[in-house]
Amino acid sequence: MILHEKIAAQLPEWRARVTKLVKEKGEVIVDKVSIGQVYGGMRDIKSLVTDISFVDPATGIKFRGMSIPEVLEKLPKPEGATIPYVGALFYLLLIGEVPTKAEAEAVEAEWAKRAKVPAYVYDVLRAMPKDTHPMVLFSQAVLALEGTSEFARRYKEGMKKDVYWEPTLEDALNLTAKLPVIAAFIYHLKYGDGKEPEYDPKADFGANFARMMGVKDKGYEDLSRLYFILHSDHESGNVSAHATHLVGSALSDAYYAFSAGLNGLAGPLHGLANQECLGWLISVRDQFGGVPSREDLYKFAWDTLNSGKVIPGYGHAVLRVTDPRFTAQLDYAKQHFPEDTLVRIAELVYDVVPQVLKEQGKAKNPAPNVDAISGTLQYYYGVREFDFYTVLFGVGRGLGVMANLVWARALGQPIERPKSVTTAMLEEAAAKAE
Ligand code: CMX
Repeated sequence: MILHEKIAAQLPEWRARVTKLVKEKGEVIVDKVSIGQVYGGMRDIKSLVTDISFVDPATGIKFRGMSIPEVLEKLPKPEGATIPYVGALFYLLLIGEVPTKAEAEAVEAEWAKRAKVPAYVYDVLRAMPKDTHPMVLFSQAVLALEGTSEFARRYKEGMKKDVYWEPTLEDALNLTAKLPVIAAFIYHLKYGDGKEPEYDPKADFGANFARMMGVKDKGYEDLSRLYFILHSDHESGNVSAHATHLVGSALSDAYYAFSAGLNGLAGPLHGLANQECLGWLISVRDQFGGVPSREDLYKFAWDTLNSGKVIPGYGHAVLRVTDPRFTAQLDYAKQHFPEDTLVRIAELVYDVVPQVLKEQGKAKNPAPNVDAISGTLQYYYGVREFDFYTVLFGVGRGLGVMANLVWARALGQPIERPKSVTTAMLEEAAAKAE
């Protein structure tokens, strides 16, 4: 299998590089840590390594050194599509090179072989109460698949540490292949007739998702590719990526690890923000009967802030500019449906809200993040069940965290065990510093 061969070929050099660095330069100090950081959610403390993606506060995410416009331009696309194969992105994340069309199609073919979801997973989901949140169903389905883990089976049999990555790659492919199928099933179970989706081996990951969702507009195939590519990875410190890595570091397999990551993604400060943002745009539309004037929107935004709420979709913990994932989605919307009312409102919000947040002077970044428009695009294509939006984020995020898990195993990354201190110890350190 192509991904296996490529990683195996790169591994000796990577292992030598990491071993040399840690053995010979392990004492070199990378960063100082302040009391504010220790008490402040470990913000900005450099303590994780990934070569798969990096978020530069001034330019945004790069996947293996490539910006989003470069990724969208250079990765191969299916015939007639405007957005690349999701399989091409997964190849890039895992191998660090732009694949040829044949290489991207080889990844898509691996997914097609592995997409069938066992019947018992559907039964588990059907047995849950009707009002169960789609993210609970998603996380549960992933966990229910744990019994199929190649890593767990091989580990039980006894396996050398230097081959841990091989069954992890198998798990990563088996799991990511099933994510769009599980997501589409959850959609039909929650909001439709509960039919089990069929993966078409002749179509790619994005097209399959669009078809399994039952969205008739062909444009949703490209939007699905775009959505999964943009949401795949955002370096390792965000909650979903870090939770997956942390749980995986105990040698819990891919299913345990990603189920944990999804539970983190379900939080309102993380993956849930996309639905809140769309809700805010809709409340603007309903209040003004369409696109408001700049003045009305300015006042509406201030009313939101004055009522003690945040403006969803704006601000970021790391970024200090407009999120390029926002720009890619806005460009897509302007290209395909520029006259849509919510798109026009989202555009106006982009014009007005950064100024409002600057005037308020609290948010370190007054610019939009990925969530400021992602729900608007789904809404346009008729996917209007807000609770489902985080599941879509989860399908994309699975690609990034699985690529990271494979490399964490390949490079023998250890169990995570940061040190905690007491408040008294920090007070003592503060007194000494004076
Ligand atoms: N509207 C109003 N106030 C905001 C704000 C916004 N969009 N963004 C930040 N602020 C406020 C914060 O609430 C904070 O106020 P307090 O000092 O009163 O607590 C202050 O500005 C400083 O915050 P910050 O350092 O700029 O931002 P954080 O790193 O603490 O938080 C984030 C980042 C994204 C949680 C925050 O900007 C926010 O709540 N945004 C709205 C929700 C959102 O869009 N979340 C999606 C994030 C993307 C993702 O991870 O999926």
